Amino acid sequence: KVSLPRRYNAAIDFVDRHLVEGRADRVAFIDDSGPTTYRALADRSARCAALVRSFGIEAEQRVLLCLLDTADFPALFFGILRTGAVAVPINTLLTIDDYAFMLEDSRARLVFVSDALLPKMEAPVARLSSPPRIVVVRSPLGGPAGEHPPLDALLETSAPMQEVAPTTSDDVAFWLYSSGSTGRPKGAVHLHAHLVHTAALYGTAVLGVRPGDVVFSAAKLFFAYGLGNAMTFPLHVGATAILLAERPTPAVVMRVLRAHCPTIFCGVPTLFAAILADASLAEEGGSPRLRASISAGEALPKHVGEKWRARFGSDILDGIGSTEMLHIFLSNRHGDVRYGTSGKPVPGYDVKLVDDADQPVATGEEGSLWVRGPSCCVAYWNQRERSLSTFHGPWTRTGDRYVRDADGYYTYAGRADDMLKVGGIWVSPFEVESALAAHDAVLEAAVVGDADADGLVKPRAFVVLKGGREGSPELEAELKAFVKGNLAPYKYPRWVVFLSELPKTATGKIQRYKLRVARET
Ligand code: 3SK
Repeated sequence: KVSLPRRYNAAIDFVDRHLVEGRADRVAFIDDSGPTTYRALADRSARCAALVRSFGIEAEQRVLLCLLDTADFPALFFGILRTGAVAVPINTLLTIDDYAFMLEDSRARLVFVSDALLPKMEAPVARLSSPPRIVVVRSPLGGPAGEHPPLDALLETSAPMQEVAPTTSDDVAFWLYSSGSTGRPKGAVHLHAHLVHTAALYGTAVLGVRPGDVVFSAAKLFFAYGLGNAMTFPLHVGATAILLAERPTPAVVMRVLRAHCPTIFCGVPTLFAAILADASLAEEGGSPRLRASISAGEALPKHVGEKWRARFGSDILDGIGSTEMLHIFLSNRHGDVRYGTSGKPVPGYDVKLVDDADQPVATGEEGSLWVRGPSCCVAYWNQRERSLSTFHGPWTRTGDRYVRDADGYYTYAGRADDMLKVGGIWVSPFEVESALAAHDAVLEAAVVGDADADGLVKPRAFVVLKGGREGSPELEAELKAFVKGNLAPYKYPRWVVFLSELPKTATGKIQRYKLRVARET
């Protein structure tokens, strides 16, 4: 654990410290508009702080960030922390209803939103009786600012805030929303100290990010995974991160690897598999300077890691983390990669595997994974019951099932609940089922995870139609499009199976285990 002074503000540690230590002219970020030095980052984030204050935002009040990845993300994030207020970065792929919930739950009085995302934010804001102010942040994807002030114009007249809020390392700094199997997302409440714990324990000590590194994370900054990869880990050591506003398709990622030659690449299994499977990219080299890649979000299939190493000449360090723990706590290491496993505990974190009576299981036996470490969130905001069932003293129940072998490596064995990780992002089967049930043709639906050709989990829906209607390929396509249109698009079922009834217990509970083994019938 890193020892911190009681008086501590993460904005000083991650941004201003570099000016004092002589790194002002180094490049902190390269986004679609070009490089931002550490000096420019410090200046812009101090201006953002003054701007936040000018809106009357006080310490501990929440400020929502619905932002594409540009250098304005870190400037705003650390600007907010500098004032003692709380930054709440949110997933840019969600729906108007999701945003309505987050606006109400966080009670944010100020929202910074990228131009391209403004229409999705304006609608839920308009529903509120006391709507927050909106500031529009320019992005390469573009979009009208409407009647809202643009960030660039406001910053021109905003003098940098010189002072820093007198926060402690235990003050709340930011929240990150995480999805649950049922109910609304949970705001995991994180402290100023948590950022530096993950940067030191995983970013520096395990991943080995160092000053000359150029890091590219396909996972965006609003994810806990991307926030560490592309913001706090490079900033902790004075390195450089590449930020990309657009969607990281395989072709886009290969273009970035070629153009910017990163030394570290951070992806998720679906993306690694898609790059390897894309015949049109088969002749493309990656970055000649790449010395490691990392993967998290879901277990990396063994063959994907092996093929990547054979093609690009360096390993993928697979690991597992969580929004609650902020970053990776179990990981493979440089020179000690065992593909098909999540590696061993990151020093500074303890893990244990327990049975249904919360007693430790023997080596080789499957158990529920619990973790403890210094970056664990303090609670879920406003959700006492869900906090009580997840956090037990210093321990957090991850909901993942694992097996530890005699050599100490941990292998993923599934979930204790029904949640699915799809492309590294949580998907609740219940949410997809409700979306399907809202279609006129659907009587009821059940959704489980199924493996695609690479062994990666995707939602499979089993649907009973109303009034004896017949399933058809056209209806299957219509149902997929319907879910895509009503939920975040990555949640749609990749396969739809039509059944005359769902398997149920005598008490009417869906027997998901029967569906998990079922295929097209
Ligand atoms: O899903 C993961 O494995 C993960 C890793 C790092 C940070 C956050 C998450 C959810």
